[in-house]
Amino acid sequence: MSINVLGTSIYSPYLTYELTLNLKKSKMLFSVNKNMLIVTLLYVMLLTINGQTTNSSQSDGGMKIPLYIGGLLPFSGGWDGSGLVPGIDLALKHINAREDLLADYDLKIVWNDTQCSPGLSSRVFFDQIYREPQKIMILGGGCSVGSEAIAGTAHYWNLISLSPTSSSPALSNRVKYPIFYRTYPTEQSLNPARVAIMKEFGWTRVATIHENYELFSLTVDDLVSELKEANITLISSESFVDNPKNQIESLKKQDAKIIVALMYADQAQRVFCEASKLNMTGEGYVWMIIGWYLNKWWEVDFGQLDCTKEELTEAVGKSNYFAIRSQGLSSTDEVTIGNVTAREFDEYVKDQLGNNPKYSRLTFTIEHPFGYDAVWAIALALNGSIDVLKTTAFLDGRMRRLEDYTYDDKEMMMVFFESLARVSFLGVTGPVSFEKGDRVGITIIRQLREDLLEHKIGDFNPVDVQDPLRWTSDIVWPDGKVPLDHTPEVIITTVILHVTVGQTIFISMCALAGAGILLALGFLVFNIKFRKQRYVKLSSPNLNNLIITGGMIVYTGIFFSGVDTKLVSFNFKAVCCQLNVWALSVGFVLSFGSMFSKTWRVYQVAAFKTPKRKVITDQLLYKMVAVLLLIDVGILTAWQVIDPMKLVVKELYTRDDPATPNQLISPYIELCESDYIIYWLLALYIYKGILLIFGAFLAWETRKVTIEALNDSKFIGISVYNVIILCSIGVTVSFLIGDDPEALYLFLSGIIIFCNTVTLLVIFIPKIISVWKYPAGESISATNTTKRSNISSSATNQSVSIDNLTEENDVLKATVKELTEELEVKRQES
Ligand code: ABU
Repeated sequence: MSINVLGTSIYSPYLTYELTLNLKKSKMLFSVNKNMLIVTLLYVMLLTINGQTTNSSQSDGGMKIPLYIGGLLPFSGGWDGSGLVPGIDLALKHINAREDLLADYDLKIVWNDTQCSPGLSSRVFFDQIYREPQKIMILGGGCSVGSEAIAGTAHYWNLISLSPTSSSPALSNRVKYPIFYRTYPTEQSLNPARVAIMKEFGWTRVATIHENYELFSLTVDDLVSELKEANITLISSESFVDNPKNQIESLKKQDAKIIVALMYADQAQRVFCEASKLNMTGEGYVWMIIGWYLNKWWEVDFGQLDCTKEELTEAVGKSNYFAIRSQGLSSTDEVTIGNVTAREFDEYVKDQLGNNPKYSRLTFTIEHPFGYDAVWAIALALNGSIDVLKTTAFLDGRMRRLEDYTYDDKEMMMVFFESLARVSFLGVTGPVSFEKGDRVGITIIRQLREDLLEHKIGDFNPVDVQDPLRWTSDIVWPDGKVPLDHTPEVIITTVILHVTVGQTIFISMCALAGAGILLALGFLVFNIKFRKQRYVKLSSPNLNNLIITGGMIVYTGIFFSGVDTKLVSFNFKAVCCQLNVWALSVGFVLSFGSMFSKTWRVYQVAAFKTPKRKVITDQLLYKMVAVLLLIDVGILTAWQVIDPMKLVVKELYTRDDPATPNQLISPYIELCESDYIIYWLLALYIYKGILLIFGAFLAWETRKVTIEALNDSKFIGISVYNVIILCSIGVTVSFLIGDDPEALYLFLSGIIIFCNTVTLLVIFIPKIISVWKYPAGESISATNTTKRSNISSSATNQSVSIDNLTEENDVLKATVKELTEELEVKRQES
């Protein structure tokens, strides 16, 4: 096996390690056997430990002369080009193995890390030229910002720089960068693809945001022209240095939905972080970003960021972005200049990055094939210069060889420069030549999917004039629809809604009130039928009739308060407003006034025990009730005359219609109102309050009257208690649910029906039970006898006061008097 030694030196003060690799040539490039690899690695380690650098080695025929290329790539920073190294090493290996190419030379590379920084690129460039060995050409920079710094200076040292990956349109400027070459297409060459995508989806309103570097600003400048030609409106073009917050806010304000974002990966993280805070990374937004970022670029730690790693991953994950870049690896199966196909080369690099410990700290980049081709271009240019150098008449009259090159030798540089211009070969990125200015190749369009991987969905071939844009896979839109380039104009309709009491509720409450009226009628019939029965008679049946009538009137209020203009006319509803107040007020006074007046009679009998007491007849009690009614009617009449109640419409808050998108509901209610309603209500409440207090007083004072038929005190107590508690709750709740007519109606009607019914029941059920038990009325005397004997026995045994007995005596006397009168009447009738 013939042995040819390939030396590749990787050196960087910023990488903290130095590697020198000597690989023996094997006939089959990809069949380096395992043992040999182990021996080689051990050799590498040994040399590394000893800090040795082997710059030249023995060839078959004797010593080869080393030629050094200065390698300046970013191994970190906004774009990491370290993944190019295995391909570059392979290119050197292939070149040095060739006997027809640079036969007397051993091509080597000396590395420095530029960290994608313009300043550091200048610094390491000067390191390269001021340190031994002499460099014959520069391979780099990798980032445009670095290439601009290097190429802008290198020409003063007559040093040609060839960048494998720089895409800034600025680098095409031959005045600023007179001896710069690159194997990479410019970023602006992707603009036709960007515009084609916009046209494809009918987007005519787009915006851009870019980092403030020439690479991006010149690309945007070119894009502006292309957009104009395509009749696409650029609504905003934002640029930033290192904090895109304000620019993202501006895009949001301008309703930008389709956004071309051009920046290095570290700034792309900031852009997506800020955009996510404004909900601009989800549905409805399309981002067209740089396609040459590393895989999972959002996970790279670039330092300070306003989002956590998780937040950024979520923001990017839900974003809808297209990544657009130049095609790197050739898609053909042709054997390239290095006797390897593009696919074989790609597999080799991936394998090396995955399995070769030497490359363990390097990161894969999809652009790695450009490094391989760039080294080949340098080698071919140098090789092509050998013969030219032999035949060129130099000013000093001496001949030149490649190894004679120095930084002062402009003539040699010109030979290399022209030789490079003639280079033309098939590389792993496709045909490579520098004759026609910048390379123009196929553009690859990829889309981020749910699996957080960029999937190729199409390509753009500018050579295919008819149909340059080709979709190779379905595009996945988050909600299945192509996003719009603007927020859709929404026509909002407003529906006026009359909020009223539901029919079911109204009918139910009216039915309950109707049942209450029937119950009251039943009590009325009972009261009339058994008015002569002693128990009923003693309870003042005529006044009981008034109580029942009052109760029935109160029930009618349920209808008046619930009826609305869907059922009756507006005017009738206005009348119902009045009727409701009248019904409740008059019904209450009639009912409770009667109840209290007859209790007042009991109170008179019980409280004033003089023998010559005035007899209180029903007539007198009627008059009392009439007076109470008159006061009530007076207040109501004054209200109606001075400040009549009207039906007014009150508009409520407009709200979204949950059932219909883009529809608002503007609800209104109808209210019974008068200008000074609060004062009128206050007058009625005070009046009724006094009445209730009076009733409560009478109930308390008559609580010891032992004749059940006479004594309604505990029933009055229950009724008063009910009314006070429930009315207080009712008034409070009315304020809270005043704008919900149905709830208010349900609640207030419930309270009224309950109070009214309880009042009727507690007053009449004991009477019915008594009549049912003692139809002839003997119960009174029986009960009283029993009670009296009980009281007597109590008096004996427990010293019950004489007052009690006196009171009972008085009551019984009054009863005797009434019965006597009744007897007299009967006698006269007969
Ligand atoms: N193609 C990756 C590097 C981009 C640039 O800085 O030009």
